Amino acid sequence: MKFLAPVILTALISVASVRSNDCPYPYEPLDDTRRIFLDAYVTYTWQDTVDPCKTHSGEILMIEDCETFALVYDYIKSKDVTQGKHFRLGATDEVEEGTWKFVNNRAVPQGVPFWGKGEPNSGNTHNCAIMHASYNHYWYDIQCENKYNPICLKKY
Ligand SMILES: [Ca+2]
Repeated sequence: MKFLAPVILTALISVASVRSNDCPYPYEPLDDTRRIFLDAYVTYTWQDTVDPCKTHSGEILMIEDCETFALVYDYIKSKDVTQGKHFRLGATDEVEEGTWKFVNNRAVPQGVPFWGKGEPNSGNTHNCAIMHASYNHYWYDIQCENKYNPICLKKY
């Protein structure tokens, strides 16, 4: 049994060193306080999107002011791979039709410049929201079970 101890210890150290070298998610700076991670290759349903952001200590995209909207918009437009993608917002009116809330329970801004013209307008079958690539990334209400690319934000 004595001769096994160094072997086990070596194995444990090697597991620990592998874990300490885990690659971080490729968040990039958004402003002085926040970073952004935008997955242009994998799509998720509403329920899926909330969780992937949390797995790397981020939050699904919530835009509560014009400044954040402009920063995220510029970021999307700055990359060829992201310009044509729809991105999911962490907003829903599933609990009460017409009352849009972010996942942090705060109110979702309405009207211009956030939502597309006349949006949201599809009633109780469309209870989630995306930044719609075909409409200059203004917001549209969509069906929650549809799959879209996620954007996650994270504080420094
Ligand atoms: Ca709705």
